[in-house]
Amino acid sequence: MIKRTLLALVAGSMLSISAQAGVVFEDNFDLEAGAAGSSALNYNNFDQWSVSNGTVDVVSNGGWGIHCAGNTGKCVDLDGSTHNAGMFSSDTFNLAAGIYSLSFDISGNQRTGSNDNLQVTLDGFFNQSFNLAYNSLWQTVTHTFTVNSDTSNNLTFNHAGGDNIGIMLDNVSLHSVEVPEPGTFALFALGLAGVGFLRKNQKV
Ligand SMILES: [Ca+2]
Ligand SMILES: [Ca+2]
Ligand SMILES: [Ca+2]
Repeated sequence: MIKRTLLALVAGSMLSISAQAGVVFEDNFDLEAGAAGSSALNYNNFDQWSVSNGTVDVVSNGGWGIHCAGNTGKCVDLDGSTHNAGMFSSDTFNLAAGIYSLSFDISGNQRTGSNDNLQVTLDGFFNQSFNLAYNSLWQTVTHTFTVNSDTSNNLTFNHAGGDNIGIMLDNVSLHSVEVPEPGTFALFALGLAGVGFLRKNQKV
């Protein structure tokens, strides 16, 4: 009976640990702007984003000679077509205390002209500016951070200027990282101790 209880405890604590990981926010923009293959200038009907103080464009891979990340789907030109780059803001999401990983793909504007400037902010956890030449290749930016107490937040991509050709954005992702919380870890340690106890007391 004790053995069965302890084994259940070990299994239970392992389940708790694997349940820690998960998607908080994710978007590849591939389903925006209608049918596959269609682009939309000054688009503001995003499923998980709002655009303010200017505009952004949705570009389908190959449109205007622009290639999205992975050379497929759709992506976002953070400087729309009104000579006023918009503030691109994600919907609000909840962050429980824990460890998270943020990642997104950006490239230069892939057309011409001077460098572009972009400020990316996840208030209190990430605030970084990027200055990219037009021919900067797609790169994945990643950042891991710790949230100490439950909060809600959102991501903003704030492109500077407005000459209608801006830094391209794709594959935004925010995941919780698979780590045991202190309480779970204690349970897990207790489970391991239980295994040790069983081994020690098992008759050979
Ligand atoms: Ca995409
Ligand atoms: Ca544009
Ligand atoms: Ca520009």
